[in-house]
Amino acid sequence: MNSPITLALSKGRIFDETLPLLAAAGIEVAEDPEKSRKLILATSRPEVRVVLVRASDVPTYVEQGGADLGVAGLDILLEHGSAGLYQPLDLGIARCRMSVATRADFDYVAAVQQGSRIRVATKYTQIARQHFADKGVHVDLIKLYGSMELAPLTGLADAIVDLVSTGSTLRANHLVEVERILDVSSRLVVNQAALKLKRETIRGLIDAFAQACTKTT
Ligand code: PRT
Ligand code: MG
Repeated sequence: MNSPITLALSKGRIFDETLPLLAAAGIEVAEDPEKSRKLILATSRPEVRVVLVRASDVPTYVEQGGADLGVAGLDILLEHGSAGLYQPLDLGIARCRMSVATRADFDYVAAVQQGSRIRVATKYTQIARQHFADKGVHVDLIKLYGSMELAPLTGLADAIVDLVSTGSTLRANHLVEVERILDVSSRLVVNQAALKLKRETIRGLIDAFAQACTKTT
């Protein structure tokens, strides 16, 4: 019997977009997380199980060995720091971009050129700090945990840094994307010790995922 393997996924787009990659590795997940309250899901391969965790908890689970592998967005990995994780593959799933957005009546370019201090609300303070430091722009960062779009509308901030995919959330709130910071997709992350101890099983999974994502992307 192969070594048991635990894969950490978050519910929603990452789970949904990882399913076809698992299928390519011959793994069917036994239950639909939207219909069940279970946090540990069995699969069609007895040695492989899936644990459902919050997207921002995936790096912690994998780093600390609560899971052997996981799938996490580049946004999450940059915010969390990923020095302790082996990252063999960009899966090309859950694609979006990290951008700066403002109200249409805020002149971001002029504010940057004039060297004004810009108030920026975001959940992604590490990425935002790095981005504005690289540009030499002075910012006051305001940490939020949700609904960043509200901040410029209420006068809490001049700008936000958030993920954008279709742009419809920004449009619905009369915000405009003024700068693209980075392209985001999800990565496979692997626990360093598990890679050594369960090398064959994990290598098999990495290879199957790699083949599947070159077919679909
Ligand atoms: O939702 P929860 O607070 O539990 O956690 P989470 O938001 O971290 O998880 P989830 O499942 O929403 O996102 C998981 C990963 O998907 C993120 O870490 C990203 O790498 C990736 N991803 C891809 C996105 C989006 N696209 C995306 N559009 N994550 C979030 N969004 C949000 C965005 O924050 C904004 O509120 O969707 C809204 C914008 O979408 P559009 O289509 O209107 O532009
Ligand atoms: Mg979300």
